[in-house]
Amino acid sequence: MTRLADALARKILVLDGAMGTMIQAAGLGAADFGGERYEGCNEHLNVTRPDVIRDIHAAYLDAGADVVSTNTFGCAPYVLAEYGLADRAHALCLGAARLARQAAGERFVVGAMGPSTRSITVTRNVTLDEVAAAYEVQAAGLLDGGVDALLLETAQDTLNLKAAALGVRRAQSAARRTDVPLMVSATIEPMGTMLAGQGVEALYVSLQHLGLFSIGLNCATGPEFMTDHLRSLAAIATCWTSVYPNAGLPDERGQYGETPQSLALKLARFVDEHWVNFVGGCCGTTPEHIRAIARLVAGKAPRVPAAAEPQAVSGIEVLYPNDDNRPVFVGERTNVIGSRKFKELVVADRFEDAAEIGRAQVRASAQVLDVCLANPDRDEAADMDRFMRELTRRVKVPLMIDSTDGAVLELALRHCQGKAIVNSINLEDGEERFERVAPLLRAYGAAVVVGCIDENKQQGMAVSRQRKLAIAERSHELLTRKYGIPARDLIFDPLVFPVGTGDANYVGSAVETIEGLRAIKARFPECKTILGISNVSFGLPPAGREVLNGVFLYHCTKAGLDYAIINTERLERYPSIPEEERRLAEDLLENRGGDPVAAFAAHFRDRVKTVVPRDTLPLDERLARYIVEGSRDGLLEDLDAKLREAAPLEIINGPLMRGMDEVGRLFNDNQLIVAEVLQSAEAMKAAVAHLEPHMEKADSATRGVIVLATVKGDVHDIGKNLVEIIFGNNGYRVINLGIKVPPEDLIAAYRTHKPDAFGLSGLLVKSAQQMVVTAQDLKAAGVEIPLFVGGAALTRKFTATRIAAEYGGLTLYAKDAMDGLDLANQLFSAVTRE
Ligand code: B1M
Repeated sequence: MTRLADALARKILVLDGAMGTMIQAAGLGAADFGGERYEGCNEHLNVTRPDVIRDIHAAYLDAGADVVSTNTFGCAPYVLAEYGLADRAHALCLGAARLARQAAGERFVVGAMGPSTRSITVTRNVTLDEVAAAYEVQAAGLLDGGVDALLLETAQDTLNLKAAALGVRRAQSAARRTDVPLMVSATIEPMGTMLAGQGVEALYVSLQHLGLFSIGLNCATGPEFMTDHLRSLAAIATCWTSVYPNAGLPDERGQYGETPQSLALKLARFVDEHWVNFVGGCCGTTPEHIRAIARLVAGKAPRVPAAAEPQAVSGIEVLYPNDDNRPVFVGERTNVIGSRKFKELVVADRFEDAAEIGRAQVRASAQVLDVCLANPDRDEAADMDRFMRELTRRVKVPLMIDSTDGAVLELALRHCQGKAIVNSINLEDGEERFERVAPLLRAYGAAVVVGCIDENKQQGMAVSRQRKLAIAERSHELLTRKYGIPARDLIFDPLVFPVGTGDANYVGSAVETIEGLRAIKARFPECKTILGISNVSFGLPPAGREVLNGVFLYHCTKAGLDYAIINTERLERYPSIPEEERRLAEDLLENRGGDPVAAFAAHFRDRVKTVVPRDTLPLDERLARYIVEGSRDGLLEDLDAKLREAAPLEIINGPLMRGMDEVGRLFNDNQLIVAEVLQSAEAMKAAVAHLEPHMEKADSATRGVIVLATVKGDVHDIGKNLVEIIFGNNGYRVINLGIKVPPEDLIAAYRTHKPDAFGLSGLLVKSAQQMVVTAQDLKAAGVEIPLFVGGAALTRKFTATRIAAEYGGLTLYAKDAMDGLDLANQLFSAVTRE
């Protein structure tokens, strides 16, 4: 363990405070900076007025800082170039590190490197190589000056961080100082993400490959707005965490509002909840702030890092594939081999339109996009470069880079802020591809698809379950032990073969794939699996393909499939497949009967879809069926018919909700996929929108103002929107904050709208937990208005024992929207408020 790690295991370490504002306060003139030309270049003071910088370090150390950071925030050569000092970057870093070292004695020095003035993703005015080179120079100077750790701080763009880390690693190798830890501190803007779009979880996952020493937050807002982000980081990070906020948000005159005492008071929660290992101050903080922080943390127990790395991938957003959300759908249309339309757009150089295909797939619920530009008639690398430039502006989901060419893979990875997936490597040519791709995974951070193929010339692609498992075992051993790839980043592809082409080699292969998958999952529970589903039906009539794909997917999902490469728009809903067709598909997959291929093909060659005509069903059943099938064809006419015999709310709570419950049941049983549930949700929304004008509206004065929100991490909004309508029709003014609402947005809404109550909605089990956290944050912000909570995963008991226990005001569980309204009416009498 390094000396620094040893200290962190024992106590919370105090970082120093602001450098820039302290320099400002020193009242320096042009001469101090070395002449007018350099005025404002704080880093130049390291050589022109080292005494000033040393005094600032000394003041912080005297106040109780355990760690001081070097005066090198703006030492990237292209930043120093503004003063004509580009070639002095190394010297200024070296001087700064020596100064801090002299001042710190036995205490610690971190070499600070700011974000620079350029961003690869946001302003696009710098390249990855330029950033890497700039940080290599800075890190080299800081290492030569003897720092204990290197810190990339105030980060706003994860791609800059990845590039900077490449430079830092080069400098460390050159100086033979790979033992010096790397720390990262990001800046989350008031909108809840870094400037380039990632939130803290995506950031952490995107940097997992760096084996960071610490990760944390600084600058931007004051401490309050950091609460939720810091809590999330503290929960997932296996490394140490840090926080050093500004002394509040600067006002219009640039003044910071937090006094030493008020800042320490706000940081107290972070310390008491064990979210931090380093605490300090950023802009506007002074030695007095640090003195108060040192007093605050004295004797307090440090945070214990998380036990296990999260298993996740990321784009701008993070994705945790797990048992609740598998299989994750990988869109296959941004692939020149899989989509003719995409290929044609690329050939026509219409890259913006080609990238729109990616966006459309995400709208159609793809959670990852497979990207393949391998057209033998074109320059794959150039196409990949142009396409990635457009795609990364348009989608937030993780990307799967599909190429056999290592150079193309690297080029694509250089566009990814997030942790992408490389598709794929295998042992077809022995370890050659492992050797080529593993360094890319380590340099840029990515998970990898490992195909069950080896160098065996006769039977390279594994067909039997035994060979699939044997190749997976060999690949796992090599990749984790020899090539240093963590097991959590391996995604095994047991391979899918067409069962309907008559090729004798693949007869019965679907069952082998399903069983091979099951065996790999059992052997390597820490790894994931993936299949290209549509391959199974290659060569069959189109209508039959959709059915076979649907049935095969269902069985693979039951066997534990994690990722499915598929066109979600071309998939037959499993529950809607007639019994007879399911049987034909299963016969073919399992190779049952005399000639299952012929029977299947004959049925679908001239198939007329047999659907029970809706109008033969009773009206209520028809209404429920629209929801189950996600269809709107005839829905509005039938709703009008039903309106003649029932009130709108009875229709919603009756047949429509029965349909939704059935959707939930089928979904739970893997018979429906997310894309299909989404269509059901759209049908439900259309029905509610149609019924809304027919609902009775109470002609009352405003009873109160309610702020409604679906909690952070949850996208379900049908119930919440229904609550909005019902409350709105009954005398309440409703402010609907939407979905995935973090606690700080609720607190901000409380201050802006001064509501009488909050209504929180959440349907996932984790949302119930999120409500507890939200209640804690509301309480910490001094909010005490009544809090209504509702949603499928909640119970009255959980509300009373877990949520109410954490909240400062009245907490009420609403079973449904009408129950919520009754409770609200009991609380608020009809007084005019406006
Ligand atoms: Co999801 N989903 N879903 N889903 N989904 C459930 C909730 C689930 C139970 C399905 C299942 O497995 N059987 C399950 C949760 C399991 C769990 O957590 N243990 C689940 C899952 C797993 C998921 C995903 C993880 C799936 C995946 O990605 N593979 C994913 C999660 C995404 C996320 O949130 N991060 C996901 C996604 C989706 C869709 C996007 C596809 C879609 C939502 C679309 C949308 O809302 N715009 C969807 C749907 C539709 C459902 C089901 C089928 C239906 C939900 C619904 O709309 N119910 C649902 C299963 C089910 O509940 N049967 C399911 C109707 C609605 C009117 O009821 O919201 O409960 P409800 O609201 C009621 C009351 O609760 C109350 O009044 C409302 C009206 O009477 N109420 C309040 C609610 N909030 C209130 C606030 C108040 C007062 C009353 O304040 C005053």
